[in-house]
Amino acid sequence: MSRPRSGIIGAGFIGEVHARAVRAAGGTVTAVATSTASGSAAARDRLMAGRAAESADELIHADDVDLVHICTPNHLHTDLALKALAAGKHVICEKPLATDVDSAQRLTEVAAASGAVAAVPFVYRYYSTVQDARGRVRRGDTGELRLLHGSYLQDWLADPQDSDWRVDPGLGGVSRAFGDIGVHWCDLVEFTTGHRIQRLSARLLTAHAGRRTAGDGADGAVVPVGTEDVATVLFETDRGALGSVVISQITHGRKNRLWFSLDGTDASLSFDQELPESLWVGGRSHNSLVSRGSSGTTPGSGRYDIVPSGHPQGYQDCFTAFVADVHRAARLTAAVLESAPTGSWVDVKPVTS
Ligand code: SOE
Repeated sequence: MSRPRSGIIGAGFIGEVHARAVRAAGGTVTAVATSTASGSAAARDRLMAGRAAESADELIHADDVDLVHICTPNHLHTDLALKALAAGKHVICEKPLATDVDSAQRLTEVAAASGAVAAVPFVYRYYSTVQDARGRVRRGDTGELRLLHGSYLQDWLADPQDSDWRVDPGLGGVSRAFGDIGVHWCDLVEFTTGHRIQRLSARLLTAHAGRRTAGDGADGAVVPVGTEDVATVLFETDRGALGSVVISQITHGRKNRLWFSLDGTDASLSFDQELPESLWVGGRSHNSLVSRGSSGTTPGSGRYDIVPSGHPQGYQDCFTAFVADVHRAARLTAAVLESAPTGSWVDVKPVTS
């Protein structure tokens, strides 16, 4: 296999992020597909892809695509991912995998049985400071974690004239604020702590009963909103911690503020996605802000660092590190498949060759 060849379906904000990450991770974007021919042609130039595919189906079955990225509105995720797996392609599918639990379960089972690499970009895991928080919890610095709390706040849907396909349950799924960003918070806290959220009690709020229909501009019709703007969740974990999280897409001034605090018997740790270069470490007698790459960090926390500390890394870099992991997994899978019939020794090829 030469450089991993990606085909991207969907070319909005997140499709562009995927395209940049593919290139930075040593791959190439050979094709892009959107819902229209003119959209695909424009996306080819914007995403610097090799070609505009005739359709999503054509891209999935094309010989010049090894890895299919599904970056469309949510209601299309399951079918496209199932088709790509059936075509023998590796898949990166944006969350949510599906807009209902049964479809997500079925897709997970098909992916597990396929032998392909199938991944969901929970990319906030790739911050050094998050890795450092995980290392500290594992090393025992916090003691027993008793309280996990925080929030994930955005403001891009703060006003009733703000709209997007995610507001429509038919396109985005019945949960919007929690399904779109609350799941990131839960994933990150479970990843960092090793705890699993076991029981919860939630409340939802739709702050704006009506919004303008997506794409209709200021004169568009106001339609009833069927998805939540805010979620509050109380929870308990399998390891005896209590927690709470506030999720909102209507908090003025908060652009993408994913914040958590992990409070243990010996120390607490907190992370803020809008200031991701340092981890706050709290103790009774001393607090510190530990910078990425500084002497106080846990071993291995910089494994995904792309540039030396002091040169800030961000969201896009997390995506690059995630795609690099997917490429590596695809190379390992290819080597296993090549070796298995005879058990012979096979070199795992580096991604850039
Ligand atoms: C929009 O709310 C969005 O792009 C989410 O879909 C992402 O998953 C999140 O990381 C940032 O915000």
